[in-house]
Order: sequence, then structure tokens, then C-alpha cells
Amino acid sequence: MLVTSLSMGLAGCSGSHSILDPAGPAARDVAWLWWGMLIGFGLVFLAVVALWLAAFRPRDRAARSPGQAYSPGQRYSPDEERRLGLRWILGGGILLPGVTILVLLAFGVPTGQRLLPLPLPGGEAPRVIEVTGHQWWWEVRYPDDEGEVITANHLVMPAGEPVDFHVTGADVIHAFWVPRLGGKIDMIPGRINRIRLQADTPGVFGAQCAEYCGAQHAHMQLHLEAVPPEEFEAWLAARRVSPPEPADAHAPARDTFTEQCASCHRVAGLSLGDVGPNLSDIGARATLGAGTLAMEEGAIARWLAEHQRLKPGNRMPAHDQLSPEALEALGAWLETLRP
Ligand code: HEC
Ligand SMILES: [Cu+2]
Repeated sequence: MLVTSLSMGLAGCSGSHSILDPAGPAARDVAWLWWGMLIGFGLVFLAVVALWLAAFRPRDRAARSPGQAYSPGQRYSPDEERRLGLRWILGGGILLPGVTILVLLAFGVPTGQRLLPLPLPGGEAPRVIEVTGHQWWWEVRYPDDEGEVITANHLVMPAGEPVDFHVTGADVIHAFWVPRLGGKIDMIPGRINRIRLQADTPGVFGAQCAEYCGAQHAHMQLHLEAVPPEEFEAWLAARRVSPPEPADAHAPARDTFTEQCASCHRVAGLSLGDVGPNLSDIGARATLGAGTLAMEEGAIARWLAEHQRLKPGNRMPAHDQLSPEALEALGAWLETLRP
């Protein structure tokens, strides 16, 4: 039993969502703070237990009779007892918490500082990635002089350099949290919050909405990938050009899309809808429905047919008016949309 619960607890210490497995400077500070607090408060706990046990130690109270406040056999006089009590209140009630909070601040303030997008020593401004939380998906924008790139639910960032994330909410409050890279930050409609994160080495990191935002909050995951800077530039460049005209076989599916889906979804060069995720590179994403389904052959058609069962209440209407064949065809065409 103990072994099972211990191993279950420890299993949380690694993996794509663990703050105890930091992969960047801000996250490392957070992890140190966590361990420091665990050790510090562990010691406080032990001290309290020791005092508690000491309080039960049998004393010589024989000489004291009921109703009598003080008897000659007692160890301290009432005056001494009052002074002792005062000492406990000053020491345990003011001094100890004061020192504890000061120590916490000494660690916590620099950690908070590291998450702030302060000017870099060289005066160079880090790259900015804008992330908007929607019920229940992530919009990701790369503002750029050469043309803005927009994707969804799949964030690619350069590894080994700081990146400033400018986050906001489109409908309700969400929170952007990449546990292995740093602390969380609220995404508040009408406001832009900023956080600086850095991934030391390339890798895939889990991110999750960290502020309850409605029924499908749990199905609001972000696939975050850090890649070498050259690879990142190539990834961006590939997305600045529209996908090519589809082969004739996919033309009917594209027409269905223009009729049924274009008002909500953008496909570069074809439609401008912005109610739902941009689908211009949907074929190259890792998941569908913000982590609801893994991307594989046939997954998009499955999403189109069953999304209200897979992610009940999500903001995309069911398309029961379309035949299963039409949905299959749409899925097959969308899978070809990859840079
Ligand atoms: C009323 C607006 C609306 C219409 C119309 C609509 N969608 Fe969506 N779609 C959405 C929203 C919102 C989401 C995000 C759902 C979620 O994950 O919570 C979505 C998600 C998707 C996804 C998954 C995207 C991803 O990154 O995970 C695909 C694929 C998709 N829609 C395709 C279509 C197709 C094809 C049609 C037309 C048959 C269509 N949609 C019609 C709003 C719409
Ligand atoms: Cu949420």
C-alpha cells in the first residue's frame, strides 16, 4: 500500500508536465523554491511534533489540588508562567513566522523576477509569441515583419534562447502554464500579460490551461515543442506561404469546406474565419481538439464525425447534415494541409 502510493507520487516527479523536472532557468528556480519549502516546512513540522510530544511529558503535579492555581510543588510561579507564555507568543507567533517569510521572500522575489520580461543585458529584445486562450483551444501567433504566422494548439519555439509570451483570453479567463519551463500566468480578456520562458534544449513539453474555464477545461492542452533556432526559422518560413491548390480529387472537399466551415476556420489562401482554430497546417499538428485525439491517419475524419461525443459541448457545431463520405473526404483533404 505504502509502496504503491509512494511510487504513484514519485511517478509525478518526471514526465512532460512535472515542475520537478525543470527544463529552463525560470522552472529551475521554481523547482529549487519547491524543494526549499519542502525541507523548511518539513523541519517546522518536525519541531512542532517534538514540542507536542514534550507537552505530554508527565510532570510533577501531585501537590496541586483542583481549583488551586499555584501550589508550592509546581515548577513555575504564576509570574514566571506569564513570562514564559509571552516568550512563546513572541518567539513562535511573531519571530518564527517573520523569519520564515523573510527567507521565503529572499528566494521567491528573484524567482518572480526571472519570469518577468525585463530588458536583456545586451539590450536585445527576445522573440515574442502571442497566445490567446479560447474555450477550449489555443491560438498561437508569431508576429513578424515578414508576415504573421498563425497556428493553433501546437506551439513551436526556438530552444536555448528566451522567448516572451504575450497572453490574453478571448472569452473567459484561462491560464498559460508550461510546468517544465516556468510558472503560470493568467490569460485575461482585454489585458495582455507577459511571461518570459526559455527551453534549454530541444524537446516536447506539455502545457495545460491552468484556470478552470468551463466544461472542457481538461481538454485544453497545448503541444509545445522547442527546436533548434535554425529549424524554428525554417518552420516559420514554411508557414508564410499558402498551401498549394489541392489535387482534383480533393476539390469537392474543398468546396464543402468553403460552404460549411470557412466562416469559422481560416485556411491560408482560401478562407479567413477566426471563430475556430486556423487549419492551414492542420496536417502537421500533433493532436486534434487541443489534445483530445492524437493526430494519425483518419483522425481528422473521426474528429469531424464524433467531436461532440469526444469533447462534449465544444464550440464547433456537429455536422450531421453532411454524409459520412463527405466528412471522410473533408478529413482526407485537411490531412494534406501541411507545409
Ligand atoms: C461555428 C464555428 C465552426 C464551424 C462552422 C466549424 N468549426 Fe471546426 N472548430 C470550431 C471550434 C470552436 C473548434 C475548436 C474546438 C475545441 O477544440 O474545443 C473547431 C475545431 C476544429 C478542428 C480541430 C482543430 C484543432 O486544431 O484541433 C477541425 C479539424 C475542424 N474544426 C474542422 C472543421 C470543418 C472541416 C468544418 C466544416 C465541416 C468545421 N470545422 C466547422 C468551430 C467551427
Ligand atoms: Cu481552462
